[in-house]
Amino acid sequence: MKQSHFDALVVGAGFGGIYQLHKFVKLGLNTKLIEMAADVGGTWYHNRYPGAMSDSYSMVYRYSWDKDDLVTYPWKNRYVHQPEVLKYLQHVVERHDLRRYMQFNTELTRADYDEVHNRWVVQTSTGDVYTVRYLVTALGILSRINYPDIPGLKSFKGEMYHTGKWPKAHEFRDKRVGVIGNGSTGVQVITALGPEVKSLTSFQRRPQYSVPSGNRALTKEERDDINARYDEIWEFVRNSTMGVGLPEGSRPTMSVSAEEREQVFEDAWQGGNGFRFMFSTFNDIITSEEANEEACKFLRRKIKETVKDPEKARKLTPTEIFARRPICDSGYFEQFNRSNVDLALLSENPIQTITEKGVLMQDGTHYDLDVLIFATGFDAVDGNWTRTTIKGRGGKSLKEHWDKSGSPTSLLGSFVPDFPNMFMLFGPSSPFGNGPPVLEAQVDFIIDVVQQAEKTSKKQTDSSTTNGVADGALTSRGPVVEALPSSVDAWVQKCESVANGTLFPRLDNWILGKNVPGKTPSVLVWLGGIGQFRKYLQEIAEGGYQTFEPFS
Ligand code: NA7
Repeated sequence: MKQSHFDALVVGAGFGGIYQLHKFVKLGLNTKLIEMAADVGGTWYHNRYPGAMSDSYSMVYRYSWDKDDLVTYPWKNRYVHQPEVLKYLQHVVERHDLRRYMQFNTELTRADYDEVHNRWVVQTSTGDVYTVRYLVTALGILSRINYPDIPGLKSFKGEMYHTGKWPKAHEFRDKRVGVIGNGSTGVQVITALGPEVKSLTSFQRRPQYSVPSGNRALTKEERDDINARYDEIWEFVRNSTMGVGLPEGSRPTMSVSAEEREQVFEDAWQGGNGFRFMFSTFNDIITSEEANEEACKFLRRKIKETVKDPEKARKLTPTEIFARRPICDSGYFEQFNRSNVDLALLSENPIQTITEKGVLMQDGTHYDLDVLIFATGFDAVDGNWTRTTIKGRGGKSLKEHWDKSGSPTSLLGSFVPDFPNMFMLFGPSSPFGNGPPVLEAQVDFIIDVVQQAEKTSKKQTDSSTTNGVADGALTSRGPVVEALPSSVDAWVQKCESVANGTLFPRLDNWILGKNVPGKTPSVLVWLGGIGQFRKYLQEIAEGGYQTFEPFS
């Protein structure tokens, strides 16, 4: 067993972990990063299924902090696919010489807060033990995979994959493929595999609204224009709600004539992107039932116009409101016009059991399959934190802490009382929106708090005023950074109040913890937008960090 000490340990090498590492290193902290996968990428390392693509625009699905890289790093299309995201993250790591701080194939197995020495004792799957002052858990919001509880799951003798743990290579050309799940992932994987496989059956529980992504190559002129306006673009993104790089609607749906409404919806449909349809058309699609129904009518009609077989169209058409995470696609509904692509509607004919050879439905129909794909999502948000043993003050685990408080909560998605100097990236109560700008806001704030706390603690222990932590390894016992329970309560109340003002809580959805059987539903995200979130961070800093116990 090797035991080493670091000022800071970052767990996870996705977008958040990489940036956190970069910032700690810049600050002069002796930092290490561990990652359970064999390389960088986080979610984008594991989710390498066919069709995997970000639906934030390429220009903002990256870091904003390296201006030279922003204007020189190439990308081709409006959106980036998984291999490009992975390549980009690898590039950033090389460019900033971060790989030397990273250790792969190493999982955090346990972390205990040592109150006496104000440090975390971290154990890993490789047998290493680290003592660290700051522990940043960038474990991934969408990475603990969710397998459905379907009888016979283990009896299937064909190939079986979860999209969130996709193999490096697959060959389905002559195979009969079944896909369970049709969320963002299922829609992408079905669209990609339809033309490639012998047959594809979508086992669909609830139909989805999905709009075209509008993906296309960007011209050189468009890229030049983006480069020239980058500062303005980021300013806009940081102050927007979703941060995906799209304008946001300012008018109520019913404030315009029926003809104008139709035109606005049609333009959004042609322009592409689910977020555009939900947030750029009008300002009340997700808050007003009447407005929402207008959007639904338009979307239902589009499905009917696209899908030729009326029975397939019926099964693919949602009757519920448009209030789940908005989805876009590159020809999803069109796949069902292919003779080799069909769907089974589970609400009418549920799966009875998975068999050795396929899927048996309640009406006795058996689908013979060579491959079964689970696009059934994740135990999202808190899933990776509750499966890991992280013990704070008094040996209480994070799971116990959250069980006691009734739901997984934090201050701003990062800070939990009784877990001093342990920070989460994209933890519960984080903003729902484009990942990179959310994570940048969280990391920057964590760095501010750490610097402030170090300064305060040094002043108290050392009358010779050393300035901050930029001068090398930390020596003293150091500060305790810990959110006040009252500030967590206040933030959680804000999260709940915003969510309850929308239509989102009416439907089962991972952002409300309603997608995994047995999980207690709760508001797991801040739906008030990235701009508001950042304002709140600024207020806390300007107010002297009073949402925390006094730094000592
Ligand atoms: P989602 O959005 O949680 O979708 C999961 C899908 O799996 C959805 O269609 C579910 O049906 C379906 N599902 C889940 N359990 C079952 C069972 N037991 N039987 C049948 N079908 C089931 O996960 P994704 O991976 O698509 O997307 C998650 C996020 O990743 C997404 O929001 C992006 O931000 C990236 P349902 O519709 O709930 O009836």
